[in-house]
Amino acid sequence: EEWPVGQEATWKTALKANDVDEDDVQGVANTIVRHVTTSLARQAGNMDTIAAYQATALSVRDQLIKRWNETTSYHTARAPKRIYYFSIEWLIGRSLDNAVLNLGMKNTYEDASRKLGFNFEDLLNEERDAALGNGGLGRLAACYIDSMATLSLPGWGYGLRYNYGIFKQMLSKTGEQLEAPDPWLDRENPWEIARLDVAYPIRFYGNVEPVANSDKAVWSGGMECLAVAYDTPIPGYATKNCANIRLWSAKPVQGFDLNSFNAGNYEASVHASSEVGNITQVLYPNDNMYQGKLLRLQQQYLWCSASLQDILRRFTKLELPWTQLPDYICIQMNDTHPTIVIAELMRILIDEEDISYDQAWKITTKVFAYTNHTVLPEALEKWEVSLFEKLLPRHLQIIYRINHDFLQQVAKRWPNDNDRLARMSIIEEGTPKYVRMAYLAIVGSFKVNGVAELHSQLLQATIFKDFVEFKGRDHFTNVTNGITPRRWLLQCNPELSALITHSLGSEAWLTNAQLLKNLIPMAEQKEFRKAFDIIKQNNKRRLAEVIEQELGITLNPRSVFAAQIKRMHEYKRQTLNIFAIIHRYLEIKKASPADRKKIQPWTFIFAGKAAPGYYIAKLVIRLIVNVGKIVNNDQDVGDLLKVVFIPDYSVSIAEVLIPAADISVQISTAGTEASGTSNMKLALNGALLLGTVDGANIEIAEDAGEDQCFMFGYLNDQVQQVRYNNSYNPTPLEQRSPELAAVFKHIESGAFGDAGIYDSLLKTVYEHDYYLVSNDFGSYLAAQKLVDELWGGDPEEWTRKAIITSCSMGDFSSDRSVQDYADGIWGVESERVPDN
Ligand code: F58
Repeated sequence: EEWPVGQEATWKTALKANDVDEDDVQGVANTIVRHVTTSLARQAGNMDTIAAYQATALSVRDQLIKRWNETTSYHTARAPKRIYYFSIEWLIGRSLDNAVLNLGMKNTYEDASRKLGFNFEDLLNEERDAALGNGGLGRLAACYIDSMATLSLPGWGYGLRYNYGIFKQMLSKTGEQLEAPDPWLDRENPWEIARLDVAYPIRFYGNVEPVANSDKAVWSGGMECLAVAYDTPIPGYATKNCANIRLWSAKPVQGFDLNSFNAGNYEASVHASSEVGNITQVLYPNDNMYQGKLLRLQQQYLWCSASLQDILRRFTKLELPWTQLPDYICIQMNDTHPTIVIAELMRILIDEEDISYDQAWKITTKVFAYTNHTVLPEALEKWEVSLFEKLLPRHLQIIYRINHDFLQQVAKRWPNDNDRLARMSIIEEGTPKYVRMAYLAIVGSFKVNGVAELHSQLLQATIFKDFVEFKGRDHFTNVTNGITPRRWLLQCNPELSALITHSLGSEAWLTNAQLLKNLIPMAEQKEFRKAFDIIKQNNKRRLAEVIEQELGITLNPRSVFAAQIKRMHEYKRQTLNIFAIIHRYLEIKKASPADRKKIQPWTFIFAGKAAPGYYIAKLVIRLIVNVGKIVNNDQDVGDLLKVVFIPDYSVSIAEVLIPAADISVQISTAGTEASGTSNMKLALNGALLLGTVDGANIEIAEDAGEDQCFMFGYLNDQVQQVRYNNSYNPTPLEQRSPELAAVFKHIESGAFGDAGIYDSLLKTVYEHDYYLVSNDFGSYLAAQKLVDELWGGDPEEWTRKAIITSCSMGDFSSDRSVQDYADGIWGVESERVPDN
């Protein structure tokens, strides 16, 4: 390295002075106190836990920045191909515990904070979640960046810095979901680094003038603003490498509006446009539902344009021809939300870099890959052409040209097949017209993947069938989702992690999760089962304490803890679960005191948010809460059944909940859940799978062995037929499922609140029953019965199955997923910063 100014010796001594060894407790304490007195400007004597948390976080941040800098200079010097992961959501959760664990400094920080008079646990609980995501898709991005860092891949994430994350969920007295804003940045965010000098201009609206005799055009006027970068360093585990999530914040172009300045209109020249300020205000709270709002398209474009400008600036420093762009960068699109980036790269290459349309298209289609996360039609993004034209006129022109060339090729292969042209067109004709983003993503990418085997097959056989015929099989692939074992075992379940490390004799499983399977034989050893069981029991007690404290509900830690924790959605069928609970309740009520003694005790735990506009999903919450109120206070029931709805589900609540579950409830209608990822987290922590043959459940059951799981329900290839019958040859509910009919009668009697409040929910099942709740009800009860028998009959066997399940989850580490992407799609390799 070179020292541009001053004396090298002085620089080096100064840099050394700030170094702290990983196990230097006093050194770490020094940095914490320095942050208290300088960064926070507080007196050492006047410090509460919040300040202690903040100072500790800043001290950890120093460590991260050091590694971040080393990683950046190393990668700049090596100039490898880089991967950029574009995700409109990053559901990170808390960072402190994760960071000290990944840095290998947890003990040091625990000791240092104890010596300074604080309990490290308490500091951890001061942190607010970074909840910039809705559910699975946003959390997946967070797991993947952890794995990218851990695998030392040269990669960054790009996203948006929303001022408000996903709303805070509260429950009214009558069990209705209420939504409050989540101003997570109100307290300063110690995990981000503002890069006010990294800012790019972004244009909206305006006019397009063609340039004669060229493919070029000039886009001008309209509204301009700036996208400003904020970086969040993400440390890898057992590597010095540190990845980065760069989030953009929208800011008005300030100050020098010469026109208003000249006119003496000083106020207008400093006035910030409220339209610009709105762009990165808030995360859209929908999960698996598309909403075509102008502001959303503004978010998408600001994020994509800024990220691409940033990436291209880095590339142009290499002074290579544009044709080599695909050898140096790959952009992975997390769903279709960033698809506009395809048109943006075309625009920059053609309009600003003077490249011909054809040449630009050749380059562009080698850069992007697209991951699909759903086959649900209501979730597929399509933008009204008129709105698009208004906001991004030049991009619409480019998309029309892409579509024109594409359809010409289709017509050449299938002459006179107008149906096919209409089906495949990127522009959906009709009133109004739409831009189909998934089709643009497929045409502009070199690879498309689904997120579990069944899902990827379904994509190819259904919604993208025409495109498989046109592009060929090789254009499509599968990468089954994964979860990071650092957060979802090491961090959330320290006791089980210690047992695993002790039994394997090393921590290598944390970077090679396949090693877990070496523990499967331990399932046959009584001592190991006992140790495993005690840990589960401890985790259950820890959860029970939280629930007692927060909700005043007393749980029986000896009952089956069954967790269904995910967004509220009809296709995920929390309905099936709550209806089965009511059935169980009625059975308990019917039983004689003697028979009640034979019934196994269950605790059903629900957590999850409903989209604010999703009426039916909110009704389901209301039903769950009100069933809980009755059941939990019924003397006849006692300890045999408890129903808990934990409000405001979040990553940090998941970390307490998941290690405490005995049963993982994964009961989506076959063919609807693309993958699921809570199924993986729960299995890794030793919960047995009670699930349908859907998404990644299938692969989990394969790896754990079907003997370990309770699978039930109609299979994907039967669903269409049953659904058709439900709609067109309907039979009365009584016939489809007498048990469910009895449950509905009970609800309608007003047992859980005024008769009538749940009518519109029940109606979805009485009529159509699109998600097959009635059809799967009987087999769900039967599957629960098998759970009862095992729980009551053979607890040793239960633990054996739990151990086998947990130790079979190696394939579901996000390290495996990310390595699959790196090898099969991205073509990037590990670039590990030398250890010195
Ligand atoms: C989820 N999708 C899938 N979308 O439903 C789940 O099966 C899968 O495991 C997970 O992705 C990861 O692949 C999902 O979470 C969203 O939340 C979108 C947010 C933006 C608007 C559209 C839905």
